[in-house]
Amino acid sequence: MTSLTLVIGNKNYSSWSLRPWLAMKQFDLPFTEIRIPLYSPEATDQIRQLCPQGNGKVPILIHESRIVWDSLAIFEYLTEMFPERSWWSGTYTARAVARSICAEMHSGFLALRHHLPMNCRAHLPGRNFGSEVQNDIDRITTIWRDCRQAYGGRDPFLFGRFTIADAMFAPVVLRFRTYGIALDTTCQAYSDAIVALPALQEWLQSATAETETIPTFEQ
Ligand SMILES: N[C@@H](CCC(=O)N[C@@H](CS)C(=O)NCC(=O)O)C(=O)O
Repeated sequence: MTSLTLVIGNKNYSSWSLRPWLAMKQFDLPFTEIRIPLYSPEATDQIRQLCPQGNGKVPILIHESRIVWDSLAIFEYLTEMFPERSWWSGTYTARAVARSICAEMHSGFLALRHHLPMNCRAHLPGRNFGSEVQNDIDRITTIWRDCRQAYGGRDPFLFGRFTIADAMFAPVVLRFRTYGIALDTTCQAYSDAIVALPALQEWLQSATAETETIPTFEQ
């Protein structure tokens, strides 16, 4: 057994933290969790102490003497270190698409991230947002429909069973839920499957129990 530590932010707000946390839970990889409430006076120092060479952000993975920051790098590292887990699924073609949509999620959807921040415990339907956010929503729901149709099969996730791609999109599922974004049947069923995951429920319970609020994400 190896010793893994995952450093995360507030569960209510930290969308990037949720991604590796959910995948590690789903793939049954035990880890110690260090939660740092973000934007608190001590947060930056605490993060820098744990990962001096990083960018001062979470998530951070610590494994033996190695430190990995940035969610995509963490996934790269986990797949290399624990290849016996089925992090990806399907054919080379399916995995090429899965990697592409993960990269797209990682580098894109800035309008959605900015205007609809993750806030798990809130319910804020009816928010006004512009065409850039709507374009992001349309692109994401197209990705979900295409993947479900081409690779979903009988299982409920983007590539059949749960993979890294679902972990990458889980925060979007929660954003759509918070802001009451209307979804078609396929996308709603996919969202419901993500929310029903026991690990996601565990995350939501902890998020609801948190007492810190970050005003920028509450406006
Ligand atoms: N691209 C990075 C993004 C990391 C990121 O922006 N993390 C946020 C929390 S979700 C953070 O640490 N914010 C604290 C800060 O900027 O001071 C990743 O994938 O890990």
